[in-house]
Amino acid sequence: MRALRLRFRALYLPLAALLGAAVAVVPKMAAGDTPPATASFSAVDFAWNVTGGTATQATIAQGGTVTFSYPSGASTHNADFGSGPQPSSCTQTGGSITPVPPLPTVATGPGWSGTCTFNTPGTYTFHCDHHPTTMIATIIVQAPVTTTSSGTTSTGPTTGTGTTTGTSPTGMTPGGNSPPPGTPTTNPSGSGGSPLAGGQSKAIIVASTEHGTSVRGSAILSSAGADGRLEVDVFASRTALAAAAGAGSVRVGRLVRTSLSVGKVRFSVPLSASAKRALHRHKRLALTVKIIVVSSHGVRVSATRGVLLRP
Ligand SMILES: [Cu+2]
Repeated sequence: MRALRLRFRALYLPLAALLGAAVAVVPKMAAGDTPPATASFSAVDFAWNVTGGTATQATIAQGGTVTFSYPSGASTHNADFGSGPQPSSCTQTGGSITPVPPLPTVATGPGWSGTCTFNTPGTYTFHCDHHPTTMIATIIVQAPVTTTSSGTTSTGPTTGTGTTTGTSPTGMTPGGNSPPPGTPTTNPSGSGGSPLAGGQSKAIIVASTEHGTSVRGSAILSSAGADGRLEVDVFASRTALAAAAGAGSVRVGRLVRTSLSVGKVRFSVPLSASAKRALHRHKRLALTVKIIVVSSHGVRVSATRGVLLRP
């Protein structure tokens, strides 16, 4: 069984890796280009933007840092990485210091700032706890692009010798470090294929109108998604629920499945009692569905869909 799975991986990984790149919309980067080591996001009322613009995605190099802040406004915001991949570490540098992440611990009024470090390549999605459906942004952490298949890391044209000094000269001759024939080349992101079979627009299916008191859909998993995790969160606005006063939205359903198998995974998320009451009262309920699929290697793909539910 294990041998079979390995063979599957070997067959499909290159394809999955390609598709993964399409899903994550990784900016095209030629070999040798290195993304910046830092990025900065600012909370505005009501979005998470790359500071100085309206972009909601930034790419940094592995080991880089991202600064988060809420300089001014009239609401409360924070940066929460939810159940997905977490930064390696975070430090709050402004405002009244709280345990982080989330940064700050809870959505907080203007004046706070902080920094997180990302040592693991991948796609990191974060949101504001107060505005989980509108304030969502993404950080892509890229591994260095290396061009060698041997144990010696050389990122550019290097002469066979002299890349390191003071070490034994054995094995430094070109080819001397080559792995034995047949040894698979280990790419740092080689296990980083998308857990979805194809782009999320096709691999994640949620009808825009549904009937009943559950939100249903499906996700088609690639071989990289085997043993992965699926999370579906359903949100409704406070207004639609006629719940306690206040802006933002409330989670009205949640489903988590682990140990996924390759192929189509169906899900059905029942609504909370308050959402069911609102649905029956208004004969309709507008919902936001956030679907997150994480491979066993930590590669995460998320999608947000709107669903109009009728009883
Ligand atoms: Cu917010």
